[in-house]
Amino acid sequence: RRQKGFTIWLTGLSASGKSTIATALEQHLLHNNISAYRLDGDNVRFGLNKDLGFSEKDRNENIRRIAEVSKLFADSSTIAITSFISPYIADRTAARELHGEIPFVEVHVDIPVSVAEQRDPKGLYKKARAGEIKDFTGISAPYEAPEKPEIRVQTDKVSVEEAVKVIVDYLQEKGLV
Ligand code: GGZ
Repeated sequence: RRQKGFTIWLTGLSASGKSTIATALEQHLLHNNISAYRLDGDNVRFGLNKDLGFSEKDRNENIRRIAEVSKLFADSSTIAITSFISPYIADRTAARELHGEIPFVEVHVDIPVSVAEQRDPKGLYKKARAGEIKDFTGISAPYEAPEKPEIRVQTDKVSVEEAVKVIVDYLQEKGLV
């Protein structure tokens, strides 16, 4: 049967593991001959959204455009996997509503701020604490955790492989793949 397109929307703090999970999930789907495309900061914030920063307004617009693009991919029978902090509930709700009948699977890549701050692979939390980066999510800007995401993965407790399996199992259970 022909693959139906939909969006898998990862949300979570910086250093939560979104990109790692998105990449592993994309690989898993592609290896199974399922068309998938990952949208992340590297291919969106440096191109389409290079005019946007990290103020609340700019993040709203960042997420609005990403929602539109993910919907286009989903429309083209691809699985769009988005990997952005997307800290505001209202923006994620709008992204979901924009999708209409197209399935929208919200995945909370959940990690305590304290653990993300210990990981700090790019030294951004340290800079945020020092006031060198302002409006940093979890430190000086809000992260509004999803109340009822389709899936929650606690990345301080499960491996990347386990997180991918939880997502794939959900997709199979819902008949999406
Ligand atoms: C949060 C920031 C900030 C601020 C730069 N706050 O860990 P990273 O580096 O690679 O991922 C983060 C990325 C967040 O961009 P998003 O487009 O996902 O954010 S949002 O959905 O809120 O629009 C981080 C880096 O950009 N970064 N400044 N102030 N993260």
